[in-house]
Amino acid sequence: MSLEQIPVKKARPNDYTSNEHPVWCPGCGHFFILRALTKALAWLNISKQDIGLVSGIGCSSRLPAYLDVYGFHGIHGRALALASGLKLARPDLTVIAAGGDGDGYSIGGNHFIHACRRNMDITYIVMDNEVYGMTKGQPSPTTDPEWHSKLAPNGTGLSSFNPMGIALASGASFIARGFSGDPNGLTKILTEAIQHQGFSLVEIKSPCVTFRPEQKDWHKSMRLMNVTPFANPMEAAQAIYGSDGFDTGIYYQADSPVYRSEASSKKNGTASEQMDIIEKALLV
Ligand SMILES: Cc1ncc(C[n+]2csc(CCOP(=O)(O)OP(=O)(O)O)c2C)c(N)n1
Ligand code: SF4
Ligand SMILES: [Mg+2]
Repeated sequence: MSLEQIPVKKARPNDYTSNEHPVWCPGCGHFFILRALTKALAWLNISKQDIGLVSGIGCSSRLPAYLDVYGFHGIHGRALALASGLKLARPDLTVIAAGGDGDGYSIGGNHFIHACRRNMDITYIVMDNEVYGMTKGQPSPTTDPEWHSKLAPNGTGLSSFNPMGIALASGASFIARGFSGDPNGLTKILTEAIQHQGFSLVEIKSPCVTFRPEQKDWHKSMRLMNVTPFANPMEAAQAIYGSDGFDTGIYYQADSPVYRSEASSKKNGTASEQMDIIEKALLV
């Protein structure tokens, strides 16, 4: 039998799960995102040793522990800094960053803008429950202004951050909204996002059943996979700003220049030469 004739083993979603049992609250939306991600990786049949999954801190950022791929549970708000360094040093890997709305849009907000601007080939999964879940329910940048909580008894009065609008304005080349309650649609979006060359934001509505129990009703309002993907940023901006936040699908996908470091073309340099190149690249 020649090498070409040996059948390639097709991966299954469970091949990517670790033996750790998630400590998320029963019913938390994050469970379904974990499942959709393993389905997307299996669909793409990516070797486990070719994946790097990094995160920050939060309930959502526990994700790397639950997958049997190379993972790094980093520090709060720094998932994209870690992912950028990893992609510069190992451009051959499929690099995925994951975290929550607090991690990515609040403490990590500046990294978010500049990661979009660099348009490196990274998939960024934001598990957005419009609250800081892990620290027991403080408002986050995507919390609606009227939401009453112990920390903000009359609401924050601040209009919510528009992550997809910011991503578009900052240079991301793939922008989508998914819903944890739509595993099939979400798997499709994640599959497309991972395949896309450039920075992909996948903003996923994921109910926090403990601190935002009213989000259990999100499934009644979500309009699944009804968005047309645009390649023109003006049309995508109209779709993003015209949505009430309940439309899912891929809003924007463009063939924009992807930032790659010189390190990718100088694989034989010494470790210290590689580090110099990477440090220079991260000053951009
Ligand atoms: C520097 C720093 N500041 C604050 C915290 C406390 N902290 C841990 S998780 C978190 C918010 C997590 O919220 P989010 O990213 O939305 O994730 P979720 O738990 O909702 O999934 C905060 C403020 C921290 N760990 N480190
Ligand atoms: S606190 Fe909220 S986000 Fe955290 S595990 Fe529980 S339901 Fe999920
Ligand atoms: Mg959150």
